[in-house]
Amino acid sequence: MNEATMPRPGSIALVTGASSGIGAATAQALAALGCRVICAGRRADRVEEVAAGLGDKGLPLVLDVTDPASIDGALASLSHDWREIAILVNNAGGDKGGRERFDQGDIEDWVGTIETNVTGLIRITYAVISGMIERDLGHIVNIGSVSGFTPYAGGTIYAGSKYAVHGFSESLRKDYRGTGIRVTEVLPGLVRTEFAFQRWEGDPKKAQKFYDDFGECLVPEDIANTIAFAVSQPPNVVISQLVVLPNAAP
Ligand code: NDP
Ligand code: 8X3
Repeated sequence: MNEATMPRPGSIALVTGASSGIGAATAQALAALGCRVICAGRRADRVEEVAAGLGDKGLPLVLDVTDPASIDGALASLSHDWREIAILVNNAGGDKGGRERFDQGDIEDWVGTIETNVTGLIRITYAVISGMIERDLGHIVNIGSVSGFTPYAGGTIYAGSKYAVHGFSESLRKDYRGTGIRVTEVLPGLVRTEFAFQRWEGDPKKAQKFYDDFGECLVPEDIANTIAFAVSQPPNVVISQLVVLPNAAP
């Protein structure tokens, strides 16, 4: 395995969902390791702000993981010196309209969650992995969830999406085992981010209560540190899965 799979000054990372929460913290953590980080998301102002915070190590990239044309256009817009992506963090995700009994949710929300959390993740991976194969060099980090192995009422679609991420990640790791491409899945428990505010868009009090009722949650930096740890392992090691929980989690 190629030594260069570990982040080095100037290694290029692409973080999806870098405009908020875990993704924004991960962009910072990877930049602290010396990476140049492409910060991707739909909200231009937010990805620009996060990328600007990284100085010349940050590059904003507006893209929607559910839109193939947006992915292709955004990746094609990268200048030559930003194209050789060594680390891909598939973090973009959500649960709009979630935590509802299956028949009581909106079918468009359900489909949107699958298109974002599963299809979008697969599309980005497919678009980026060909360059990794050519260079025999790459690390793909997929953000799963404890919901990817613990189903719950109201979680048909979100938990289903993270089960898919779980199966995809471990199978992908096996597809490329022994090559220069490593695959890691990070499975967080509850992290205090904008996630619940997106889920209950229009009802911020409900989102706030969700986090407050849980008690001490993880913070985005906890997951970012975990990702930095996983991508910093020597070439003979692959961290296949890491479950990260708040200390007080049941
Ligand atoms: P946030 O809501 O804070 O961040 C979600 C990010 O995903 C945003 O940057 C958003 O950017 C981006 N995103 C959503 N849809 C799209 C899209 N179609 N195209 C591009 N980007 C998109 O939540 P978190 O930081 O908490 O979530 C990050 C990941 O962590 C998700 O995959 C989530 O499932 C997972 N996770 C979260 C947990 C938690 O408790 N918070 C626990 C376990 C896993 P924009 O709107 O600008 O496009
Ligand atoms: C889990 C997110 O808010 O459903 O990935 O606990 S939440």
